[in-house]
Amino acid sequence: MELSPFFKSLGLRYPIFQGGMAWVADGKLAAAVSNAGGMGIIGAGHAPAEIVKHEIDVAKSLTDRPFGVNVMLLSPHVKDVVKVILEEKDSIALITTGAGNPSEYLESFKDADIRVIPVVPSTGMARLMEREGVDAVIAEGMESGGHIGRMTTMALVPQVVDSVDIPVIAAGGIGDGRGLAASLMLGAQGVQMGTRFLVATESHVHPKYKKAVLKAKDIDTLVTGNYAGHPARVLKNKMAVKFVRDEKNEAQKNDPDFSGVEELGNGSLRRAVLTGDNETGSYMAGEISGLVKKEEPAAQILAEVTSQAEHLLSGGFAY
Ligand code: TUI
Repeated sequence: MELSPFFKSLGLRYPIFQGGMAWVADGKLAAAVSNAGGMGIIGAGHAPAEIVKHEIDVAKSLTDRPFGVNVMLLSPHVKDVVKVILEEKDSIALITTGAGNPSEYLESFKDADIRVIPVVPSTGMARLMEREGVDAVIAEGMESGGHIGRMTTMALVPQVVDSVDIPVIAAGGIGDGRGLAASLMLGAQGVQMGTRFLVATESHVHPKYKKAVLKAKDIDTLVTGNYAGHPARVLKNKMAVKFVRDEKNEAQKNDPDFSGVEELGNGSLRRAVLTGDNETGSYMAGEISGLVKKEEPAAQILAEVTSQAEHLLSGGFAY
């Protein structure tokens, strides 16, 4: 597939980023994606800076291809994570940001010659980021797993494309070549996929978590945090149902206090990834889970998605 100048300048073979999923996207997964010609991205999530540094070292040891790091802006460790990234500037091609506004860090990343590609949930945020000099934006719809905005991908992507002159990458609800082809039609230059890579062979998430994603149907996710704040899409399980019920009950009180429900959420993703705990763990995953039916190597995912999109874009019928 002919890539846009921006994707070519990143040295990629495929116009595909692997989402920087917290606790999931480690150095090994990122290196596998990068080695295969996509953009592998380490997810810093809530991890302390030493862990992020370790995963960067792992990626460096496994690939000579460009890779990135996702900075989760709600993390209490964000400043130290940024420091580690700046120290490792020669090895890191780009950073993506999530769950907030990265303005205060832009200058230092620019000075270090690291490209910055924030996730934006709206055209307003996309325009603000463009004015502040970011290199591209990821327009992510609420079909995504994890922390989400309010717009759908189908509506958000073309509006962001029309709002800015920098490259747009589509994310949220994209899991195969149809999603890639559709995103290009909407004006995006490429896509970011999370859930599809979560079940890649090289992903270390606990087998119970992977199995739950592979088994999930279209309607098997729900959104926690609609009342407590920081909405996040997860697979429906006991913990998620309890979270949603408790936060709704709390919201109906005169003086709601969400600290109890927030306590339920603390560490729940890490537990799910490491131990497969389905009782108190959060299986973050996107609405595309119902489409993701097999575990396969990252290289195969990239090749399959791109060749299906090429077939469709050249006038072929869906298969
Ligand atoms: O960041 C993500 N996905 C994530 S972060 C994460 S860790 C977490 N877990 C529970 C609660 C909160 C975080 C798990 N998944 N995706 C990128 C993303 N960013 N989606 C939406 C946004 C976003 C939302 C608002 C970006 C900017 C924004 O701006 C608001 C502002 O600060 O102006």
